[in-house]
Amino acid sequence: MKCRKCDEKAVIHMRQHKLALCKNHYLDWIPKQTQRFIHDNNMFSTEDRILVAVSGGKDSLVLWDVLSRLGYQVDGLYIGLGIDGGNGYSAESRRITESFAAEHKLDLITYDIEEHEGLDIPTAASLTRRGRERPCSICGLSKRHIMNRVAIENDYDVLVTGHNLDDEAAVLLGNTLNWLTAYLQRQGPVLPTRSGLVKKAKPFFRFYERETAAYALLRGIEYMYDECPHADGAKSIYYKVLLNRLEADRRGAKLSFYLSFLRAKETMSFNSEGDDVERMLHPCTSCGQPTSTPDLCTYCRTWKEVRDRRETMLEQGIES
Ligand code: Q46
Ligand code: ZN
Ligand code: ZN
Repeated sequence: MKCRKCDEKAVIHMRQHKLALCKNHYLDWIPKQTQRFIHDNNMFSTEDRILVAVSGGKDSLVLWDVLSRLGYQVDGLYIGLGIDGGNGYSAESRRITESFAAEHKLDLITYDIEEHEGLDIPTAASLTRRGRERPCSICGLSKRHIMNRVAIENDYDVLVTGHNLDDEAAVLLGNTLNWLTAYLQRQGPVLPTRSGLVKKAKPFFRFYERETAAYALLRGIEYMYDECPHADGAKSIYYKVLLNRLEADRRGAKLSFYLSFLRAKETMSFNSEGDDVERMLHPCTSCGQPTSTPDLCTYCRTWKEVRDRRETMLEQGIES
């Protein structure tokens, strides 16, 4: 098959767009499309200071690459989770992220959780009731907290993440199956700034995962191929499998599911639960980040429980 724009051989065929492109035209198409999504959704401008959350995976590195090619002022934030010991998942994803930043002469902020909290994520999770089987709860809440805190403390205008259409459609399916109306109300490619929370944007929300993967491959970006070992069995993966089946039967189903939701949201109001939460936001008495829970935010409360439990165990001579 030939490229739609020249005589070269097409390297990717995006059936949902009825578009086949050669390597060079594809490597141009992704930034142009991204620019269009940024503009149409009022995400940010070249005046803004942008912080991109990078995990070492393809989506965040591709996003960093594309935004810097488009001329945005964009620094990276890598959060060290301490997953899988010294040579495992975190060590490798950190190496890949640091080498990408060095190669492209980009600034990277590294925030190591163990350095700040005294324990890595798996150890901390083993000390919580919910985290013994899977550390995702404390991991997710810690990442969200740190991303916002670093962005606010360093005066970034917007925090961007590499979530793609597959991620967003899977979250939407989960939120819809459970009718989580407050989450549905907040789900979207842009979350405006409010009460101490930085503006958030997802410029890749319309790209299929295979499209960002193809860009990484064609541009020679080294990325962390393996998923986090704790992702196995996650509900989001199950939802992605379901959506892939739907997509196989009906090309463009994922895109239309998500875009139809965004259109419906403009005219539909779910309920005001989200607004109520916002009205109740106040600064955490320990870290100053906005929270709706009394006194301490969920991050400070969870990590305090972890440290208290660790101390009790040490006093009793039990190793975690
Ligand atoms: S939450 Fe869970 Fe992820 Fe943290 S422990 Fe791994 S899978 S990295 S997106
Ligand atoms: Zn071409
Ligand atoms: Zn706090």
